[in-house]
Amino acid sequence: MKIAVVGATGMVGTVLLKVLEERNFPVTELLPVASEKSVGKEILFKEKPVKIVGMQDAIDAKPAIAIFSAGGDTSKEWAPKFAAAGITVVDNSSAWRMDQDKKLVVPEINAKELTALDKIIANPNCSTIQMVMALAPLHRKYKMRRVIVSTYQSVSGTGVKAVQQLENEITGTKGEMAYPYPIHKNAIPHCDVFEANGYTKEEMKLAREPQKILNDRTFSVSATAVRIPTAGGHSESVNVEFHADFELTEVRKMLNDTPGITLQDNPDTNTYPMPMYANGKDDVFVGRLRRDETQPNTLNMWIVSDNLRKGAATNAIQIAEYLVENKLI
Ligand code: 11C
Repeated sequence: MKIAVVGATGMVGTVLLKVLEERNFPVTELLPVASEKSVGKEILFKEKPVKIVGMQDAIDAKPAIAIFSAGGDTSKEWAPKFAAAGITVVDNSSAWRMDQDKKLVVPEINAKELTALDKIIANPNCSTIQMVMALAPLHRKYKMRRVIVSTYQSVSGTGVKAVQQLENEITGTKGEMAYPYPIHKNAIPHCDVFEANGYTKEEMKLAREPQKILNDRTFSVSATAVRIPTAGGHSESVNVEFHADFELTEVRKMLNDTPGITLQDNPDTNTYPMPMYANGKDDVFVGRLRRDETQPNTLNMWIVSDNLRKGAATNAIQIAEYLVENKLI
């Protein structure tokens, strides 16, 4: 299958190529697409050099599928052009996520909604994906009323410039700042831009996207998103109130039995999820499960995942795999 990766030289793009290789996605021809200044340069795919092409050349080559990870503006402009040429786009930006006519997909939860008519499919935000992965099985059984989430997000979510800022601050090197403040030895309660209601865009993604993915507007999510000086994955403290009561043993069993989730939950052995374990892995790690003793039917948990993998590249490729397996492209 001919596949284009738009934004192939970026942080997510690099992981996309790696995950395509690892999962042995049936690529007959790879079309790496990047900005004009990279066109003509080569990247390595399956140990072979492949030339970077421009947008229009990628469309003209008519791949079956294009995975976009080049920012919202590029997606807004180019995804419709790819789709008009009959190419199915899996888009990792925020451009189409809340568009009524586009599906927002975490394959383990709602891939079944996809049809051959879906030409632009949205990949949710990284911090949303890992949270809904853990909440979905519990929501089906106990029905959520309200979620309160605080995130501890890796600098890799911001991009190369932010990873470099942290490196520079650790080594004492002068360089460009991705954040308005130092991130080394700091925690910045500011991910993405502020909206008119005082929340950041990242916080509002956490509030809105789960309702669409779970196709249920009856629960609410209140979020605080914080950037911390880690590079391996995002962590989340999640407090969830259900309509029905639960048994912790049953919650553990349900999470343990959910594909894509690894339970790491044993206080006796100091076993809990951490970015240093999640880094480079495709699963969502869940632990610190405990009943909230201050009110009924309420659970506390800690969720960690590699934001560039399940939070972005892996989820997008799983969508592509579903399309291929179900002959939707
Ligand atoms: C972050 N979640 O960690 C962001 C990165 O909407 O796809 C991904 C932004 C997005 O800052």
